Amino acid sequence: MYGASVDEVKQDGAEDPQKLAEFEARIARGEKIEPGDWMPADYRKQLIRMISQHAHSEIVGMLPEGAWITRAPSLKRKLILLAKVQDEAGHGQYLYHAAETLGISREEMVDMLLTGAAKYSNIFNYPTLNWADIGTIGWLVDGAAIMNQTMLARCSYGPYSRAMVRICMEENFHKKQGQEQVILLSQGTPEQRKMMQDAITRWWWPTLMMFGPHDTDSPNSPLLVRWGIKTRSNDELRQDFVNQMAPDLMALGLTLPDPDLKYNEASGNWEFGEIDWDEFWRVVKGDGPLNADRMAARRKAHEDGQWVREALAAYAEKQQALN
Ligand code: BYC
Repeated sequence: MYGASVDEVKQDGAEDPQKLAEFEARIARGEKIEPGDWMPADYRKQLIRMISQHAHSEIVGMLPEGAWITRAPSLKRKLILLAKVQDEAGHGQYLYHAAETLGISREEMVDMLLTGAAKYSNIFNYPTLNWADIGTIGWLVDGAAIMNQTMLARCSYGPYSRAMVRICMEENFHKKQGQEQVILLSQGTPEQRKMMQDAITRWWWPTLMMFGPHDTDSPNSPLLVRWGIKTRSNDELRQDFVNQMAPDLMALGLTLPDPDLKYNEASGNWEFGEIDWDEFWRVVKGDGPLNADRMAARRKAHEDGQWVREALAAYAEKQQALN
């Protein structure tokens, strides 16, 4: 792990050194920073960036799975999927609220998503081509998210940390239902096994990309680590994920699309090949397989919801006039 030097922090924030020292001492003692507390401008800025992008990811993340609600193979699967997609909407709501405590409005955040100023997770720009993709998202994508979010549940900002505790509990249900489906399909008919393999082949690398660039190419990490927002690095979490998932998937007879994947007895780690970082940056910058469709869907949802926002504003105005 590594953090920014004091000089970097001063340059960035130009903060009152005494206040900064008190703030950092609180973090060192493991105290949570709460909305009304003094915090460096860059702490606020980083949290707004990260929490709002996390919220957008939850909302955009409803789209790939939502596409299969009408095509779920049974009533049971449909109910599970409906509940999962609704949970993701809820996660988006908690996270937008957590970001609002830092002084940004919901409108500003949504505007940043719709104008392309804010990012959201790379993973949701890939298509869900068959039913096995739904199990794969549950086990792999939610599994990766849990790994990252368990760390964030210990982060120094109270509202984010508390939102993460609840979100992780729900994500665990998502992961288990995904794992169950992957196990079933990988032990099913030849067609089901083929479908399952196809899904794992397509989702493996984009899932590894979810953890972000290598630590050495991660400009935000030094400040995030220094201020206890991230307590583990992108590469550390990615390695833990591969260590956990690779043996489990291979035990089901599934093949991972990485010829360099092998267990290293000495380190206890599963070594893996290099991620296609060109693909990662293309997708993150808006040129992935479905970026344009995802944004069009969010724009349409926003426009369709205009009358609801207007009705709520009119109601609030009327209530105020009555009081
Ligand atoms: N995708 O300095 P770095 C879910 C950007 S949703 C896109 O390492 P940081 C679910 C990064 O933003 C769970 N962009 O960044 C929902 C930065 O650009 P900006 C989503 C990425 O913040 C529905 C630049 O690359 N989880 O589970 O230190 C259905 C340099 O990166 C990505 C979260 O959002 C990426 N993968 O670390 C199913 C967790 N990675 O912003 C499931 C919260 C990097 O400077 N976020 N970038 O323009 C985080 O933990 C951190 O933001 C990251 C990146 C680890 C993702």
